[in-house]
Amino acid sequence: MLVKSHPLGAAGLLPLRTVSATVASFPQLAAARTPRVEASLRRYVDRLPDGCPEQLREAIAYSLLAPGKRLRPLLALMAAEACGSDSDEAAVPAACAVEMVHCYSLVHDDLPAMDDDDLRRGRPTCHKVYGDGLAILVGDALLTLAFDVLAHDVRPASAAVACCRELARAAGAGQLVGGQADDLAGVDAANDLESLKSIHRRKTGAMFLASLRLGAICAGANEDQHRALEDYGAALGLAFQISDDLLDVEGNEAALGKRVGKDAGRGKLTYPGLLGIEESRQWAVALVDEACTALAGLGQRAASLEALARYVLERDR
Ligand code: GRG
Repeated sequence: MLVKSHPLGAAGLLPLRTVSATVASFPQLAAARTPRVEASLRRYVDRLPDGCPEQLREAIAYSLLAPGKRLRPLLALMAAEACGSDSDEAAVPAACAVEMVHCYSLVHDDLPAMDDDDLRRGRPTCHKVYGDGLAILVGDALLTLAFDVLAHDVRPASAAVACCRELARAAGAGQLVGGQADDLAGVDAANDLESLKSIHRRKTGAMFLASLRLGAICAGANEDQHRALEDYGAALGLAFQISDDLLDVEGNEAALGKRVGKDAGRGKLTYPGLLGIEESRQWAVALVDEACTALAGLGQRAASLEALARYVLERDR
């Protein structure tokens, strides 16, 4: 199956120079990689230390092994591949670590004190099943486990240190946690595109970038490769967030596995709310093109990253 051509291409715009004209579809590319990630995530849960109470282990498994799209692990694996790694095996621990941090952020975000959600990945949220206290601890355990995994399983030790540093920065007060804090404080309430972008760059974009960087570190990437992935990730993170906002307006709850219409219902500022649906969609298309163009220097090995970017425009979950 071929990746769909650019929607604006049909409207007569110049074709974009990207890395691949023909590549397997994103679902095929994902299906070839996610089983390894799923198996490793399960192994990490099975190997939680003896002192972990059974209910905590069960709640961690409930959230971490739920059917997420695994986009961040895929970004890590595909980045390693794009930087010349012959086997993406070396990047699997890093791929699992980014998913653990992402999953922690979802569990905490769903709590009543934050976004107060009752549905995630098609299931009742962690706190609905296990209570607020245990859900907080699930997040704490996952965040900690991510660094344990990097420290123990990324080789060589210099790469493990670099991965810990990158992930700590992306998950910390200046990025993921800071963006969430500004979101909670309603900093975007001024109807200001820049503050909305700043929140999402930290809440969503930073973890996308960290996923790519960790994959690149595991592959021993050079500076040019890091720079290309940085440009790709920045554009992709924003496109993903815009598509997330569009799905909140137009998406289907059953397919998404989470509630829709919450943002608008709460008067939260979103891209469709600020720019309208059509302009938001066109911006997402342009950003995905920008992301794919950034991959040009990486050659054919970056074809799966291109497919992932195109999928962001087509996804229904
Ligand atoms: C609690 C520190 C802290 C941060 C929470 C994750 C998050 C930050 C907020 C969730 C709401 C939000 C901003 C969503 C933006 C896009 C996003 C992160 C969507 C969820 O990611 P997907 O669609 O989810 O990749 P799956 O379940 O497929 O992994």
